[in-house]
Amino acid sequence: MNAPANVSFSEAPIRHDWTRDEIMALFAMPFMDLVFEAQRVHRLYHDPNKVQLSQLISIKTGGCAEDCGYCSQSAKHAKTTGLTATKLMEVERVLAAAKKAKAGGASRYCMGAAWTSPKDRDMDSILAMVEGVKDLGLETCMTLGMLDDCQTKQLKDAGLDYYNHNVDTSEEYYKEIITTRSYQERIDTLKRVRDAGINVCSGGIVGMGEKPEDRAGMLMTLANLEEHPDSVPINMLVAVPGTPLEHVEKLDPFEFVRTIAVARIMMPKAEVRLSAGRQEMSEETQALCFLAGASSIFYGEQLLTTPNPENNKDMALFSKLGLSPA
Ligand code: SAM
Ligand code: DTB
Ligand code: SF4
Repeated sequence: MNAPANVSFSEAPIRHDWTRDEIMALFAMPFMDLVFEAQRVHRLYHDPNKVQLSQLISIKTGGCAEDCGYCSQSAKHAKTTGLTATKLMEVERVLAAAKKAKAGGASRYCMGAAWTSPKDRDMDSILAMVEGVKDLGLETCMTLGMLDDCQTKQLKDAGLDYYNHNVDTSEEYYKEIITTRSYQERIDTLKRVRDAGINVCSGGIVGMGEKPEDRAGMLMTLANLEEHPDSVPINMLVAVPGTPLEHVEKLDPFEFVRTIAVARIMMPKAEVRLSAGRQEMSEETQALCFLAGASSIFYGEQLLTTPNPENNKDMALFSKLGLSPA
């Protein structure tokens, strides 16, 4: 195999000292060698025929004060996207939707809010959602923006299993996409979540017009954290009309598969999630993502504000591939 000279493939070491050159060398491997190696690493820690199903709900949509260039929910893009902002959803509605998600086969329920950070007045409802969803026998995940110490502890005490907070891209490209909060602030929230004993879910988006070096840089940030994130969502940009990234050039699907493969090799134990963008992806590309080590998907016909494949379509694909939900 044409493995880069400086990477040992005899095992799958858990490393936190990746250099960008090493990561670029992984990306540059012949596609077949890269995917084969990713699948080998995948099989050391994961059942290759099982895929975990996480379902999303937007518990508070739109009107967000941040200016993330990809996002339909920034108040800055509201005039052009036409998205109407909502208030925080009632707890009962969230629990009713979670029940449906569980009946449909999801094992984790991910609740997302279009906030810079939660307000203290929202915390009672948020904590009741965590407790209620947990009582249904689902794993819980929340993504609410930045957290302070007190909010993090409250979420932990309520039993929150995972907190999602993405680094989104490389440190260098981040400034081109978001100006209202810094890369370091994101890393600080991740540390707070980790220190509180909540599982970390952190990944990013590709296909935002970034360079290959930025895809490598994003994975370098994630893998060089003190501990690897437990879940790593890799999103293909959903180019939402009315957002600044609406017309960005599409990323070649093979580059997306390579990103999944390199994430798998760098973070062998993590759940690597084939995340947003499946609605526009062929079945064949998705199958290559599973071969490259994706161990999880977002399931259910809606992401946050954009569509996702219907359950029966996903189950038909699973059946063709002999995959089953974890
Ligand atoms: N407001 C919170 C925050 O940003 O931390 C939580 C919700 S936010 C929508 C969660 C993540 O969804 C973002 O960090 C980004 O990685 C992803 N995301 C948002 N819009 C996307 C899009 N159009 N395409 C792909 N991923 C997207
Ligand atoms: C993540 O990495 N992707 C999810 C979840 N974490 C919150 C969100 C994807 C959003 C896609 C665009 C939308 O539906 O608004
Ligand atoms: Fe707000 Fe999150 Fe969207 Fe950024 S990604 S604009 S923080 S909802």
